[in-house]
Amino acid sequence: MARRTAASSYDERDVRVRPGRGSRPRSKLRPAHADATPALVIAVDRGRYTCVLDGRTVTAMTARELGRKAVVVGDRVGLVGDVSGAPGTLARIVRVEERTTVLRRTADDDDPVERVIVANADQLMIVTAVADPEPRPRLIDRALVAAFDAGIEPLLCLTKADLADPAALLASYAPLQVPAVVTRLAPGSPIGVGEVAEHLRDRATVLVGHSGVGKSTLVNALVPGADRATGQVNVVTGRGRHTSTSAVALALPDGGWVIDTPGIRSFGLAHVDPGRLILAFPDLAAETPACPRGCTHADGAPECGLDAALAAGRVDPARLASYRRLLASRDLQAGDWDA
Ligand SMILES: Nc1nc2c(ncn2[C@@H]2O[C@H](COP(=O)(O)OP(=O)(O)O)[C@@H](O)[C@H]2O)c(=O)[nH]1
Ligand SMILES: [Mg+2]
Ligand SMILES: [Zn+2]
Repeated sequence: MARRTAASSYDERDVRVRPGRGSRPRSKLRPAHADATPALVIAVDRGRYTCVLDGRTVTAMTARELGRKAVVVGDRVGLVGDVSGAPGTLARIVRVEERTTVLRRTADDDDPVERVIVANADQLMIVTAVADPEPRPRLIDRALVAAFDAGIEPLLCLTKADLADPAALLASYAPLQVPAVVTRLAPGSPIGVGEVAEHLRDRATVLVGHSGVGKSTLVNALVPGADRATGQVNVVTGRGRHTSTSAVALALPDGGWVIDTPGIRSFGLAHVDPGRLILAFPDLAAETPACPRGCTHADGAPECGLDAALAAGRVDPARLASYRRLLASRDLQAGDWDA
């Protein structure tokens, strides 16, 4: 992770890379714990971590040597102590494995508080209803940027297809070539659940979306016994109630995890580097070596190679326009799924 805070400066990796940093002796920072049992964190609640290993659930707390490093849902950890999972037992997390991806609640680099809420996700499912509530393309765009920037593959899920035709919304995202599925989970004849399950199989997928779009209904259809509360819409404001802000990972019957995240209500994108975002668009990135140094590739950027490629017919105009729309969404007001 790029950001270093006081809280994370006792991270073991720092010690390895920068010997001499900090005053604590190495032996205390790097205890043996060769016997630590690998486990996956699936829920966090008030300093108690629910972990799974060998199909059983173990409750753990963090060991002192982790310092104030946050442990989040999706983290791969090492446990010591009582890992039986028997009622009343408490194991200790002594190690957090390096994360492949991080998803942050916001991404303000000068924010001193650890905002990572999900680690190691490989897919972000952006759930949007075609109606009730109305789609919010700006928030979809921002979620896409967050996913591309984090190296997490996006998946669009358009729900409530019984209420309106999803065609226009699908068409507006087609140039980005983001996979999309359409669902209809109104009582009667559900459609789309099998297709969503295929996309989620054997992957760790984070769900985001506005309250009321049908996330919990979908999770209940995907995970037998999940029993997520649905339909909690506040009749006065039209907003969903937020009873919980912590993420929880639920095991999918065909393998993989779906991570419900009431905590993600917006994405801070101030940190997003256009030079990195374009890597998610290899066909466009191939046209940028000729760009002036520091080119933003934005609409109107002087001598941008993408404009030359457009003029020469080497890039699809709709795709370039969509990419630039995403790029511009970085600069829009952060917004909120529930604003
Ligand atoms: N018409 C229709 N209603 C749906 C569909 N899926 C969910 N709903 C309803 O939408 C409301 C909000 O769903 P919920 O799963 O709680 O949304 P969440 O806030 O995103 O978790 C509930 O009343 C659901 O019954 C759908 O496909 N069609
Ligand atoms: Mg819900
Ligand atoms: Zn450029």
